[in-house]
This record gives sequence, C-alpha cells and structure tokens, in this order.
Amino acid sequence: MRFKLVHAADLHLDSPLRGLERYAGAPAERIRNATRRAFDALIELCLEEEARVLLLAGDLFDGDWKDYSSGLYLVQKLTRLREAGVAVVWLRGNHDAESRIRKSLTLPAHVRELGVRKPESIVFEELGLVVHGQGYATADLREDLAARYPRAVDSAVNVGLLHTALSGRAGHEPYAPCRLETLVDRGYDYWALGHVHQREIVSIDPWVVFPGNLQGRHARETGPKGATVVTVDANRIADVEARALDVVRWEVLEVDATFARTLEDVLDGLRARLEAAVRAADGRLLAARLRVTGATDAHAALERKRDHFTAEARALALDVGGDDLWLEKIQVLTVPALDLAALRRRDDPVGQVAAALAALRTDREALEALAAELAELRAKLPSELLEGPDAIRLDAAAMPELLDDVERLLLSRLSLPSEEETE
Ligand SMILES: [Mn+2]
Repeated sequence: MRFKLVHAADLHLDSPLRGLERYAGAPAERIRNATRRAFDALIELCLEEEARVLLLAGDLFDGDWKDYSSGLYLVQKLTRLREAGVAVVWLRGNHDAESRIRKSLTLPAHVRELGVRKPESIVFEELGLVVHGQGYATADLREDLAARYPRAVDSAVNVGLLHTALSGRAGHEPYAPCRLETLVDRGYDYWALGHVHQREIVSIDPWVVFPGNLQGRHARETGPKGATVVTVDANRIADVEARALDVVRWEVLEVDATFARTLEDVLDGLRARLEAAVRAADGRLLAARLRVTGATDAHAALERKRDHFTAEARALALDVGGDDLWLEKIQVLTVPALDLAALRRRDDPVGQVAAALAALRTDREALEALAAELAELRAKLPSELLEGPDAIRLDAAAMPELLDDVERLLLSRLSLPSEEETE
C-alpha cells in the first residue's frame, strides 16, 4: 500500500511579531498574518498530495491564546482536511504545553491529540500505520520522553512524534533531551520531530527529521521554511521531501564591499545582490537584513553619509522588489581599507602571509609557476570567458593584478575580527 504523510512542526500560529511597529514602512500586516497564511499553505499541501495523515510535532501555538480566534482558525482549517479524509495527529510542545494554554476548544474527531501523561499510540488499521508520542504537560520539560516510548509494532509502519532538541541544538532549550541511539533503538521507521526551527535530516536509517518551522518569524530564522512530505510504500519509507510553504522569506544578505571605491560601487553590488535574492524568494515577501562588510576604500563615505546610504539602499530595494522586498535592517560593518605596508611588517602569521604575497609579486619564476598551475583551470573554462574586454586572464603577465585582488580578499578575511551576531 502506498500513501503519503505530511510532517510539520512549530507553527507558532499567531506568534506576535515583537517590535515590528518600530520600523517605519514595515509591511506589518503581511508579516503579522504570515503564520496563518503558511498554515493555509500546509492545508493545501495535504489536499494536493492527498495525504492520509498530517503529523504536527508540537508548538502549534506560540503561547496562551489572548482570545479564541487562534483556536477557531485552527479548527476551521482542519475541518477542510476531514472533508478530504486526512486525519491529524498532534501533540503539545513547550510553547503550547498543557499548563500554558489555559483556554481550550474541542477539536473535531479526525484530529487526535497524543496525551501528556504517558506515551500513546494511535493505530491506523487500514494504512498499517502506528503513530507513537507524548506531549508536554509543562513547558520546562527535562525528562527523556523517548526512553519510555513503546517498541515498534511488527508488520506496520511506525512513526514517533516527539518535541525535542535531541542532545542539544544551538539556540534551542534542551527540552525532552534524548540520544539518537534511544530513538534508533525503538525500531521505528520515521521520527517526526519538532522544536528545532532549522530544518535538519538527523538520520536516514531510520529517518529522524526536524522539518523546521512552517514560517520564519524574524531575521534569525532565515531561508526556506515549510513541511516534509513522507511517502510510505509497502510498509517502508519510500521518499522524504521538503516543501517550502513560507509566505514571508527572511534572509541575511551580505554585501562584500572590499572592492568598492565609492558609495555608488557599494550600491551597484547591492543591486545585483537584491535582484538575485528577489528571484530566489519566488514571489514571496522577502524581508532582508543587509550586512555591508569588508575592508574598503568606501568605508569613510559609508560612515560620513550613513543616512544617505540607508535611504539610497531603501530606494534601491523599492526599485528592485517593490512591495515584495523589505529591508528589515541595514548594518554597515565595514572597516577602513587595509594598511598593507603595516600588515607586511607584522610579526605574526597574517604578517607572514602579507609579506609572502608582496615578495611573490617581484619573483618572476614564482609568477610563472603560478600561471602554469592555473593553466589547467584555464583549459577548463568556457571560451567565452576568455574573450573580450572582460576576459579572465590567467597568464603570467596578468598575475600581479590577480595578486592585488587575492591580497585584499585574503588579508581582509584574515585580519578582520569575526562578525558575531549582536542582538
Ligand atoms: Mn518548541
């Protein structure tokens, strides 16, 4: 028998968008509605794929409901699945733990919750499918829930639903900690995990999958977000496929200004970057954090004309993306162009690299050896790249110019402090 499951987690329906009001011109409504629109897309996916079961691995809600509208929205959409014969199995995570959500609604009968006191198993006789799982009674759950899950049922497809950070994932509280070995030991075919907002295939034998959250909620939840479609065939997992369902795409766009001499050069580089990012967002609203970096001649102008640059960047974003592109934040992290003479005098590994690069420039033999080294690369390049005014030149005569670029790029990377996220 062949059928499909859809696995999603961390919907955080109606998650508040803290501080969005601070930003002038933010498309607040579109972002505020994003978690609901992504949930709509999840329902559509289940219908299109004719899935038989939708698995929701916790954190359907972000916290206690302020009124009943979030719950009613869920019920309304899930009812569409009943009409199409799609069952739903869900459990509670830390955000929607039993103790945390004080309001409640009776869910339709085709929506089954796995309890919070002990692991439960739901058998889908006609599919030869068993789903095991236990939800959170309280948010701050530190026990290994998986260790108490039952062993796999013979001659059925076994799925474990669990909200966990496994043995720890950066940026995620270590709730319901467990070891991969414990999961493997249960003998299930597929572990449908939740909690970690970054998509991750932890294992393929058996499948252990974090689908990631359904919709990114801020600039630290970047890239495609969505659900996982699981195809079961003849009692085994035949296919596992990620589907992007997000309606707002968050990205951090780094613009390397190392080679820019002026503000205009930086804006030219930015245009190309924005155009590519808008294309990749494929019609979604793109919420981008801009990060201008590099040791550059344009640094002084960027500092002096900060407001002007910011306004130009926003105007450029409107030109490139219209209503579908919003610059969430513009960070200028450039430093002055490198003082090469000073670097070459430094008595450390960076200084040694700088000195070696400088020496190489006047060493004819070394330059020829370098060109010979690159001849192999040159032979592999398509001929159109080797013709015309912008042709790539890799012969010995072109080496000094190439070394200039290498020097700036390499030394700026080596000598700059690493840029840590500060928030
Ligand atoms: Mn969680």
